[in-house]
Amino acid sequence: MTVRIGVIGTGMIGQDHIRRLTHVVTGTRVTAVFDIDSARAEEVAASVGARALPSGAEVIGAADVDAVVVTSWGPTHAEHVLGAIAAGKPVFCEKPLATTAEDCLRIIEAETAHGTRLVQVGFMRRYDSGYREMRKVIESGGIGEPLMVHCAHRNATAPASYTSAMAAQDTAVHEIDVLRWLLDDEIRSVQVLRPRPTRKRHEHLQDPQIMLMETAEGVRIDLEVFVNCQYGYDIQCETVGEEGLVRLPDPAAVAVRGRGRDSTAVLQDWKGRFENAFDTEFREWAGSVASGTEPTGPSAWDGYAATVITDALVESMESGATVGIEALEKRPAFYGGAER
Ligand code: NAD
Ligand code: ISE
Repeated sequence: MTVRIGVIGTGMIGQDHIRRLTHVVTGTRVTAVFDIDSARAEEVAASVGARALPSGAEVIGAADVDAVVVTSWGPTHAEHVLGAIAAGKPVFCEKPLATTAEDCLRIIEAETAHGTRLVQVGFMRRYDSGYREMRKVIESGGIGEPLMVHCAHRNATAPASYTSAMAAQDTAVHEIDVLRWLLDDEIRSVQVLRPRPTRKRHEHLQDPQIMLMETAEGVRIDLEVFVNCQYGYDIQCETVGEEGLVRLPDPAAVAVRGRGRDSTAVLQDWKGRFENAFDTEFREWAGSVASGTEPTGPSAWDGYAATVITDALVESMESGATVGIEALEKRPAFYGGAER
């Protein structure tokens, strides 16, 4: 069976996912797209033999759309995800699930009322082979109980439109999701430190930032977010346990010797770094749609948790205070928690 997919948002990552669904994943076909930039939507649709429709609602409602991918601008995600749930169609939504915790809760309510999971959020790091290996080691007790995690998330440069809040909402959000999953633990408090700012930033931006977090089990996490580090895209993660440590591998790169140096290249952006993770994420999601089973990837609850934690990080970045997080204590049974 071919899964027919409607895509809402044909910008940078929308086009990349359309390419993936057309040329990389087997058994999927993009049949309809929408973007408020209609010229872009028409051009992208024509390139894959799909139709450009006049609204997101029409993509969701189309008879030749079995499942929906939302890759539009973050503040529009909630509307399209709620539309897909109302239509009873599986929906893959790029991060963030929604830009406010209230909108995430509306999605959770709608999905719970529907009765089965329809929503998957695009936290692709859970599909990266390095993180998957790390999780296996931790789960199997290979380093004893985890005690501390040291992380860094560095981008070469950030545009003028990138704000200090986006360091949490757009960038650290990936660590927040992957660490909750890696440790199978919940983040209970956060604090943001503001080191000396780099002169390479746009004036309005606090960069770098150090994000300190503590989990319910008492694991201490330190995360450096540095989005103008100049030298490339660099993701580091090391979990230290009672009996050892496990470290995320750097992507494979050939060693070059020449001009008196022994060197390896550093990747320049997230697309190359997580390409395999994106491919696996879509293969597994499309597989669940094709078999009519619930998605197994990040849920609407995970999307809500990420938004609650990034809100707390932004509050702390502005005030300097430690911010406690209580909203996540009662995970509904629908999402694998103890109580409803
Ligand atoms: P982009 O600006 O390139 O594209 C966004 C598109 O959404 C634009 O074409 C815009 O016209 C369209 N749009 C805006 N409002 C719309 C609406 N109401 N309905 C339909 N389309 C609308 O941005 P992008 O980089 O492609 O990011 C899109 C989303 O993907 C964001 O939520 C972003 O956080 C996420 N993203 C995720 C990753 C990742 O690593 N998983 C990486 C980059 C972006
Ligand atoms: C971007 O939106 C992403 O999701 C990337 O993975 C991240 O590294 C970058 O900082 C974000 O701006």
